[in-house]
Order: sequence, then structure tokens, then C-alpha cells
Amino acid sequence: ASEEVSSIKESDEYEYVWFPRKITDLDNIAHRVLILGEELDDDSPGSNDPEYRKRRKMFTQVALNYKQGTPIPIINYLPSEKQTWGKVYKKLSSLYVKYACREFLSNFPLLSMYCNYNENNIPQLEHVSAFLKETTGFTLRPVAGYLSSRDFLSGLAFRVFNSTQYVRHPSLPFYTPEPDCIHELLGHMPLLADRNFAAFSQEIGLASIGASNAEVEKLSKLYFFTVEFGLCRQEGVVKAYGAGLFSSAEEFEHAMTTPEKQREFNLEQIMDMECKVTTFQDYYYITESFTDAVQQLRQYAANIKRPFGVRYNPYTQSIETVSTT
Ligand code: HBI
Ligand code: FE
Repeated sequence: ASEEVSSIKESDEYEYVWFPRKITDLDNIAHRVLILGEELDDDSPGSNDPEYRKRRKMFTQVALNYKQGTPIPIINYLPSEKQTWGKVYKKLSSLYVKYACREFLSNFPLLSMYCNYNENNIPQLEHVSAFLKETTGFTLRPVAGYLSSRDFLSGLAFRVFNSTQYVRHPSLPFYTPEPDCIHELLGHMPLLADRNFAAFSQEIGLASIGASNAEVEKLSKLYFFTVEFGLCRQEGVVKAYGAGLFSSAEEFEHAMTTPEKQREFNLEQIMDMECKVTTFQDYYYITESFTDAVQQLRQYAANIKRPFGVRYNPYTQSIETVSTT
């Protein structure tokens, strides 16, 4: 009984935050998007284009109606959307060969083979999700826009990646302030098919479960400077693994050809950095490998203050909390 008293006392200071416990709980966060597809900022490309806004409403409906475990609706992409995809795909393809890490380069041909990645076709989330499920156990779910860091990271704890399905506005094919399916498909999918990277992604997700707002903010910076803009060293050469680089030709080229902006990974420094969405990053951080990044993450996650441990049970697809007192 005295043990119980002390654990109650301890958890007094812990402010409980809601988190999904079962994979179907993810249906409850899908609608909490920060920039709603249909309420685009006024300076966002496409905000004054009624046709585009109408199209985005359709994508929003698909995401809002989606229920965990059901097939993701197949989209009949418009010629203008396919054209945007084709332009970006073509421009980036030449950069991948030069600058992408080996994991990206070995998975990309598999996506072409099994998910119909090519210059003339926008791959379907449903097909990519089925492919990932067989390779690393990750699955996708369609989402209407940008989720809060907490909501986005909590999906990763279940090996679920919330993916947008719409295409950026055709007026600016090489720029988008929001994530779109070109960013998800070219940037994120190739590495989610890598075992070590998938494990790293889930581990950041689990670290965020029940963490305070300040801790989630730090985890999101760690995510940003690794998963989105990370560099690594392979056979002594700096290569890219960040999705934000794989989906933006200009910043990709810039990051790889400006050595003075490349720094060795430093957890404390990253936690104080600003994440830039509309301009290039100040610095790009190099880790030796994904397992190195996992080590760094564990070092940080060990200091997260919560009165329980978390683990994922893949049989029941749920998060279990374990007593640490
Ligand atoms: N939401 N839909 C969506 N897609 C992302 O890639 C995404 C997000 N919310 C937050 C986020 N990424 C990260 O940059 C971190 O804040 C976790
Ligand atoms: Fe992203």
C-alpha cells in the first residue's frame, strides 16, 4: 500500500495528456489539421483559385471519412496534377543518383516496380501502403493537411504515417509551404521501406506519447533535422536522407553543395534551432547512420518525464503503459 501512495504522489506533478491507445483511436486525430485544406492561408499558392479550392475540399472529405484499416480511396488525378508531379519527378531524379543515401537508392526502384512510381503516374497511397506493410509494417492513412507535432508523432508510434493525398498548386510546381503527396511519396516513402529507419520513426513516435508540450516540441525538432533534413556519411561521403531534401530540388542542391552549412549532429544545438518552412535551413546535420540517430534519440528520450514507460504491442495494435515506479 505504501508503494501505491508514493506513486500517486509522484504522478501528482505529472500533467496527463491524452494519447491514442488503440490504432483505431487515430481516427480521432485525423480531423485536427492546422491548415485546413479548404481554408488555405491567403498568401498560399492556390488560395485565390476557386477550382483548386474545390478540388482540395474533395481531398479533405476523403481524409475525414477515412476509417483505420479500410482501403484508401483511389484518386483519379487530373492531367494538371500529373503534369506537376512529372515536372518535380524529372527534376529530382538526376539529384537522387548524385546525393541520396544508399537506402533511398535501393528502395526507389522497388517503388517503381511495385507501386508504379514513374514520371507519368502519381502513385496511389493505397498501393504504397500495401507495399510498406510487407516491407517494414508501416501503413499510411490519408490526412487533410498539417497535423500538430503531437498528433503526427503519435501516429508513428503505431507505425502509421499520416500522408496528404492532394497535389500542390500548379502555379508553383517547385514550391509548397504545406506537405503534399509529392513530398510524401518522393520524400518519405523510400526510407519508410528501410527497417532501421522505420524503427527510428516508431521510436520517436513512442517517445512523444504522454510527453509534455515542451518535450514534444523538442522531439519535433529532432524529427525535423533528421527525418526531414538529415544528412549521413557513407563511405566517407556526405549523403542525404531527409524527405524535405528529397522533395525540393533547390534546397537539396544547396544543402549538398554548401559544405559550410553542413554540421556534425549535435542534439543540444538542434533543440535550439528554428525549423524553417518557407526558406532554406541555417544548417544541415550529419549523423553517421540511422542507428547513430536512434542512439541520440534514446539519450534524449530517457530524460522525458512521465510516470510510466510505453511500448507498442503489435498483436493488439495498441500502446501499453508499463509502471516505472
Ligand atoms: N503533418 N500531415 C502532416 N505531415 C507531416 O509531415 C507533418 C505533420 N505535422 C508535423 C510534422 N510533420 C513534423 O514536422 C513534426 O512537427 C513532427
Ligand atoms: Fe514531411
